[in-house]
Amino acid sequence: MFCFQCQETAKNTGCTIAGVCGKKEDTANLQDLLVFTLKGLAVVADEAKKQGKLDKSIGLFISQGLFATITNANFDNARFVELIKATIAKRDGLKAAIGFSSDADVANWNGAEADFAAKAAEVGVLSQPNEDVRSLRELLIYGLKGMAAYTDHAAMLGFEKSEIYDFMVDALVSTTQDLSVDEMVGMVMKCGETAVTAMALLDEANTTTYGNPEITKVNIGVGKNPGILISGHDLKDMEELLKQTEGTGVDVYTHCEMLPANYYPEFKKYEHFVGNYGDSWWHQDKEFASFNGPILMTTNCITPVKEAYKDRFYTTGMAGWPGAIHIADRPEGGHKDFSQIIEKAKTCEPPVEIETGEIVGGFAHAQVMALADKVVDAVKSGALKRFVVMGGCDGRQASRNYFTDVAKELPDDTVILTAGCAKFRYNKLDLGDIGGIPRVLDAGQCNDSYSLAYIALQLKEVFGLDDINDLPISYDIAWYEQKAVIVLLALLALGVKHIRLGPTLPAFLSPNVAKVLVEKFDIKATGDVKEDVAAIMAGN
Ligand code: FS2
Ligand code: SF4
Repeated sequence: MFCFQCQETAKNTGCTIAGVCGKKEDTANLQDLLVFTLKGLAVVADEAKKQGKLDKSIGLFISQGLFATITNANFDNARFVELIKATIAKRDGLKAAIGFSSDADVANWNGAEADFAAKAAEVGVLSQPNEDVRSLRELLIYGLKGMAAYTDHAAMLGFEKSEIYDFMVDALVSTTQDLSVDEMVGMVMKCGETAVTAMALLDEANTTTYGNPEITKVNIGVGKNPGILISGHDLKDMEELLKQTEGTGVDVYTHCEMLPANYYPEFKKYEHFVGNYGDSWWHQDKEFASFNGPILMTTNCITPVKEAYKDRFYTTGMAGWPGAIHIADRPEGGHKDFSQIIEKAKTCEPPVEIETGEIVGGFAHAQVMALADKVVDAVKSGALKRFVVMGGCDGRQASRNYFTDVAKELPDDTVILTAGCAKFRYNKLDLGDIGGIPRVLDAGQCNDSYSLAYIALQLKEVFGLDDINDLPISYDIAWYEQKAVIVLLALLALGVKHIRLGPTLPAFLSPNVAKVLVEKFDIKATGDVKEDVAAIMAGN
């Protein structure tokens, strides 16, 4: 196996024996083969597109296949075998339907399950010998994986756009072609542009369906009833779980990236929605044990499931864990059936309280713009000198204390804008407020980084600036998996420069590709806390 798609990759070069994330070699190989077959499907889909015969179901299928290969989403080999077979069947079905033939292996390969591992070894990341081509192709694929996750969430709420699916097809096809470096860089940039469209679509889907997030105090203690803990990013699952648990005597709590569900008006109305339990994803081994009730993972991030809770660990959507009960997709026009989780919860003890109090969030774009006058006055009076965007991911490495230390070190006249699970590094610190504006404004999940970009663009207008980089905003981004890659590409597409990225730069950037990003966008690695804060305050 060779995988270097996430920030925790072994020695910051690549996982070769087993994943630091817990992914085993056979799973990694199946994921590589799935990506290869999805490229083949894209080659045929591209021709169907030219003939005006491509329907959205293929785009959604490609999105879901890519989504399944995101870090910490799915560890279940059986699921990947099923997805590979389904991809080949779709590819060949579409070929027959449009009368397409090709000599390319990617468009024709078929094999028995016993051949999968051998084929995977031929088509993995290292099959491309040129490190710059490999780097640019993988950067594009990882961006696509992130985009695919957001596209799937929007589709679950009935929001789809052909232009996003069309780009995914074009991008996958491009990785099978011999393109110049400039053409490959162009495709990566287009990926960022399309990401803005995909994130805007998900924002529209979420806010149209569940209302605009609003300032909310979220309880982090526990109630007296048994509970179900829901994690991941899928809000449709959240809605259906809340509906189905109403009146059953079972409470609902969020974990990690589901915390922002607490901010939506449509979810706040449920009295049995108690609050959030615990911290970011990598604390789950202890927190899932002490929660006592069933856990529903709607997406990543899953860590290897422990004995203490494996009999109450459930997955749904593109998430998976071998041996865990997987809740089936909703039938057309229907809903998922969470009844077995609810019945299980009734047999469980209530959660053990691990902390008490409240955290404040709900500062997505509509809420922040509702406070715009206050914000603008604070900037004009000098009470608020700088915004620091610190969104992204959390992770296990001790070096991520950097982000806690930066939050503590930033002067009192700064406001942190955050989104994603990175916030758990500082959202329970008491950093105070500036004239009633909290110093940590949490917009929501990692996909709600769209809100942070939207706020920046609105502020640019309010202050009459020509360039987004002239705003008093700095970017100090924590990354871990591929959704952070697509958020980064979206920010670059919006013209944001001087981003700090940490705790390490991606291993999949070859020295030459990293050089291009540094020269074009002044991307830099996070460094010493005090020096970085001083540079941020100086606008560098
Ligand atoms: Fe966090 Fe994991 Fe959101 Fe990532 S829970 S690192 O999936 O997408 O952020
Ligand atoms: Fe390693 Fe990350 Fe790949 Fe897991 S996802 S195998 S930790 S690089």
